[in-house]
Amino acid sequence: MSRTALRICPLCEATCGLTLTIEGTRVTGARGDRDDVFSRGFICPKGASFGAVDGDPDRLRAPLVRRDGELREATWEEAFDAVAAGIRPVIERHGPNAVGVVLGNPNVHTMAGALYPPVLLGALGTRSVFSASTVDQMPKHVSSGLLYGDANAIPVPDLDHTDHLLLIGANPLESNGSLCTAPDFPGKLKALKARGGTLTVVDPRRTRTAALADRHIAVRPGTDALLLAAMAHVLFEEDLADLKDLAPHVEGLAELRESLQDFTPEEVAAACDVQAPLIRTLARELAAAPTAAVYARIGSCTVPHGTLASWLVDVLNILTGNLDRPGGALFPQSATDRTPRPAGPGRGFALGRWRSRVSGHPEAKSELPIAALAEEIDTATEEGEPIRAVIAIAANPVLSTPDGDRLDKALGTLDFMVSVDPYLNETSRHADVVLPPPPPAQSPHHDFAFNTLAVRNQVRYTRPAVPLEPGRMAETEIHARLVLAATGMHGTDPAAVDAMVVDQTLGKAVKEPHSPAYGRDPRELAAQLTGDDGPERRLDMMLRLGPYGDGFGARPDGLTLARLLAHPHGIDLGPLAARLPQPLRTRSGRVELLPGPIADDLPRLREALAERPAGLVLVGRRHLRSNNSWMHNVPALTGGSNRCTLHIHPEDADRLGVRDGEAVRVKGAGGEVTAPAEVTADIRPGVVSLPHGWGHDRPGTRLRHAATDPGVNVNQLLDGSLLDPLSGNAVLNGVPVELIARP
Ligand SMILES: Nc1nc2c(c(=O)[nH]1)N[C@H]1C(S)=C(S)[C@@H](COP(=O)(O)OP(=O)(O)OC[C@H]3O[C@@H](n4cnc5c(=O)[nH]c(N)nc54)[C@H](O)[C@@H]3O)O[C@H]1N2
Ligand SMILES: Nc1nc2c(c(=O)[nH]1)N[C@H]1C(S)=C(S)[C@@H](COP(=O)(O)OP(=O)(O)OC[C@H]3O[C@@H](n4cnc5c(=O)[nH]c(N)nc54)[C@H](O)[C@@H]3O)O[C@H]1N2
Ligand code: SF4
Ligand SMILES: [Mo]
Repeated sequence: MSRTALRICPLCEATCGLTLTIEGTRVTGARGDRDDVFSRGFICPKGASFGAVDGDPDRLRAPLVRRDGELREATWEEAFDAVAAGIRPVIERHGPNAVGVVLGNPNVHTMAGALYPPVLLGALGTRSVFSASTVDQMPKHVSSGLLYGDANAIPVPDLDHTDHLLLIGANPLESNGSLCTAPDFPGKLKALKARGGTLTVVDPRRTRTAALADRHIAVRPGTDALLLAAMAHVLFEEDLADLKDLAPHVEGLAELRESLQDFTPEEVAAACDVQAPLIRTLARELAAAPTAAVYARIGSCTVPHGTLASWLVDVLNILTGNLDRPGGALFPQSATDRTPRPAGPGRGFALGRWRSRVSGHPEAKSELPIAALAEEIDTATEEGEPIRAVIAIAANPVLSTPDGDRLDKALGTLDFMVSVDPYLNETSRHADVVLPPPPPAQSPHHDFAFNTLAVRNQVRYTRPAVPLEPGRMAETEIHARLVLAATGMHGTDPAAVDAMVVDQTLGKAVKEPHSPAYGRDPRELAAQLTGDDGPERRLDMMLRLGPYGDGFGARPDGLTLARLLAHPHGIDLGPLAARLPQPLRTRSGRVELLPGPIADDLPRLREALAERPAGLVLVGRRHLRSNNSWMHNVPALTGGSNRCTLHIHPEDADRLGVRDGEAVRVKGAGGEVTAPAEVTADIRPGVVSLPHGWGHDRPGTRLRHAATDPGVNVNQLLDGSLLDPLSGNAVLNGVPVELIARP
């Protein structure tokens, strides 16, 4: 007997609604949920393989605890005993900074990852916090923090309504979109063209997205900030800047104009390898379009001027009056956002409130650069203690961050390490305790993060599609117990963690005049919360206090968990709408166009005007049937074109004697790898490309399928020394490499 159940797909940022077919407790099929209010039936090959991802036989079923040097299956009680016994002494002897917390990407794809890490970090009080954000979007957070006073206020292109999309360093036909949650991104690009709109793609590779574009600009890697600065320059020079309704909310226009004086199209053309007249055309088209949005992702962030490029994206949207208007780039309003405060000056955004111990990197958003994790473990200084214990949650930095070999060694020297991870992989193999979460079908789902980045306001929640298998523990409970074990409260009922958060949140809300809970009794409000467990009660609380919430009765037709449960395909909350000035939290209460740290970084960009790469540079790429480091163990998602090959242009291949299919050695500052060459005209000359997340050949892992075709770790080519200085983001794209064809 089979049945169906709904489940929001957690495998990428598009958050498609799936209808799973379930036999017994096994997921045997997945199709798009046509009634999903947001995704309307869209599904991609990864979602269609949900059953295979969920049922991977290599997923750990029980906790592992290291005894006599070997990881062995243990009970949950033994595992949490070991966590408490491993972490507490480190904190007591060496202080909280000796515990490093490493948060990986899947935390934004689980409810547990949204609800508990903030509690863990608050309770530990460590400054040794690292996440995938600093190999990803930290530049965008920093630019938003500086422009708007809120690092999480990230404008999203209005894909469904724009007339003109300038898409930079993103390949949504493979990635399905990022910092822009849009099920069927490819369909939305086609619809844009069908309604007469234009798509311009800036990418050193001729990607599938670029192939769809009206215009593809094969920019030289790492030079987008120059290109965008020149476009902004043209808007000023040709009197095309028109802020429209934004004008009263923006300050610093004259200073911005002044600061971009040097960046003429003619000056940047050689560095970008884009002709000056074309740069002028791009600027004019952007200004002339009825509505337009500039949108940029990984290729613009993981580069030396990532923060400047991210800032310039918003600058262009602002100068053309396209920020915060339909068809442009808008701030979503999610159902679990905090109760909107009245507009007005805020506390602003501070950078560099402390620095990393070894290299003195400034913190950004309370995080240190993950590229500096290894040195924070393996290097002693007089400033303080190195990291001696690591809590890694959904993170595989040995593959996903620069110089995996050094980090691999460093992790091996720790006093204690715990991984919350379903796999025994390149990183978790170093753990003393591995706490495996259940597969996604056994977990509830709500997109706390991605709903704040979605192209349409909507809210959905799915309960576990399959009950927890015997011996399994919900990931939310794993996180709650981890908080307790790490903070000296081992043995306490994990429900206490949720109860504490509820108390604190409601206790604050009743004191905020703008809250619907203002002046009420927090215990009375807590008693109204519904839900089967702590995480559900917390979701209920957030919904009820949120912008669409029932305000605990203040708005009887508003959102509650009960109401959401009554709408299993989700609730549509309407298209993105103008919100300024409400989201602004700058000290001025306005958009601060030329923030100090940005102005101070512009001289470095000016220096880049003269830079020309001497040899080949490396960029990354993604494949639709892959996802970072953890999906190579699913046979249905590997093979075919999803391989770890080096893309190289025919001219470069000829010159260097590289032949298609033959192994080629690639050398970088951090090491050397050997991969088969794939000669293709879909990459510009002077640039080669390797995908990331491969290199599954380390001993002590349990990824049996991945090990049959391990690929190589592209991040071994990096030594971790190249960072965007403002955000601490690692430079992963546009890095110099040398090729040696096999003799
Ligand atoms: N060269 C290069 N390097 C890159 C990038 C690039 O473009 N080029 N991209 C960077 C980017 S954007 C990112 S986000 C990072 C990602 O890097 P990481 O954050 O390290 O991410 P992943 O490989 O996605 O997965 C990390 C771990 O999460 C585990 N996991 C999977 N599902 C779950 C779950 O439900 N719960 C828990 N607890 N764990 C789970 C996996 O087994 C894996 O060990 O890589 C970065 N590295
Ligand atoms: N299938 C699949 N989907 C994914 C992931 C995955 O691994 N696989 N990862 C998920 C994650 S964690 C993220 S963060 C998102 C990322 O989502 P995207 O940003 O769309 O990611 P990519 O497909 O890597 O596209 C980045 C593009 O930037 C180009 N590029 C490189 N350097 C430069 C440069 O200097 N300038 C310009 N203009 N372009 C450059 C590359 O050639 C590449 O085509 O994808 C998410 N979705
Ligand atoms: S596009 Fe992303 S969310 Fe949608 S089915 Fe594919 S992997 Fe899942
Ligand atoms: Mo990412």
